[in-house]
Amino acid sequence: MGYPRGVSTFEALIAAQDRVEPRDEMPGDYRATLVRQIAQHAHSEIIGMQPEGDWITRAPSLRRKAILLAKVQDEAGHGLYLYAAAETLGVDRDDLLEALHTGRQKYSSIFNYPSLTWADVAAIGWLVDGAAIVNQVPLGRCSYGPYARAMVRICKEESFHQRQGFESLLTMSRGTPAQHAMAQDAVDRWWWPSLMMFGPPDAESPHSARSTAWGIKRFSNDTLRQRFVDLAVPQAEALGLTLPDPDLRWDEERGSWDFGTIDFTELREVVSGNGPCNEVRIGRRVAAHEDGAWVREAAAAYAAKQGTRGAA
Ligand code: FAQ
Repeated sequence: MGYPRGVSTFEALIAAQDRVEPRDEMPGDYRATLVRQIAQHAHSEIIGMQPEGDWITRAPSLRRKAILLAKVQDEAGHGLYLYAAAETLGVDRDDLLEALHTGRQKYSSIFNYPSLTWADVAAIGWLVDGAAIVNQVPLGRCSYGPYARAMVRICKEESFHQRQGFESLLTMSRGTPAQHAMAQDAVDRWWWPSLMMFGPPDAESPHSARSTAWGIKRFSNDTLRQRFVDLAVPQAEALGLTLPDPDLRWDEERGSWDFGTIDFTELREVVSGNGPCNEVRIGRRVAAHEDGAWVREAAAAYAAKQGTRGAA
């Protein structure tokens, strides 16, 4: 392929910022890192359907209900798309689901927080999808082809999700005093957990150095977190809402917003299973999986029948 002799194809692909594809040789650790990250991302999309899903029956109008149904369905699609990307690395979807259900693989901390009011749905769109996009747009250029391509599609849909969240929040913010207060309360509760989505600080991130060297991560956790804050502050102002951080200050020299100290103990607690909704989220996921057993059995029986016919 024109790569220098003595250098493995994998190293040459990474050095040239080319894409690694499923059939290319790759180090075992690179494969394992991608499986870990892609599976965690897929699980996040699937568990992430729950906080918003809780509001589908209670959406305040037919229009809002249709929008929310479509958004939650998109999240299901993203999850399935990402499981398919993980499968190109040689893992089995059943094993990934088993790892989610038994807690061996993680999902994003953010989905362990409750959605208490209708305004939470809007705050999730604005802040959670907003943070996800900032984190994931650079992953559209990550070195593993199937994941990069998945990210491009997913971010396009999430941009739409983010805008609908902003629009819904703006409507509430400009509504009655009670609606405005509800919007403000949701932003107050989702702001800090959204900043935690970007992961531990750079100095405490065990995977960053290697993932960056392999072209999986393009920017560090802290760099992306700062980018998100810089985007969110003027948007909050446009919404007529405040962010719950008295230390937010424009830093002329850095050309960025300074922000307060994040409580990373909370992130560690939530990730290790002690968040407000961890048990509920996993419990419902496992129950849904068990309830769906008959569908999987029927699909397998149908496939087997088709296979027999095909062979005859
Ligand atoms: N929650 O060394 P790092 C969405 C773990 S989708 C839980 O920095 P890395 C769509 C990390 O896994 C949101 N665990 O790790 C939506 C590692 O644990 P391990 C999901 C976290 O991988 C919107 C350990 O801490 N998006 O929102 C978290 O280099 C609305 C050390 O961390 C993605 O997954 C956390 N927040 O960087 C759906 C994007 N942060 O495996 C519904 C892809 C860190 O050693 C509604 N993922 N950990 O046991 C990534 O970009 C990266 O994996 C990071 C972490 C940046 C999350």
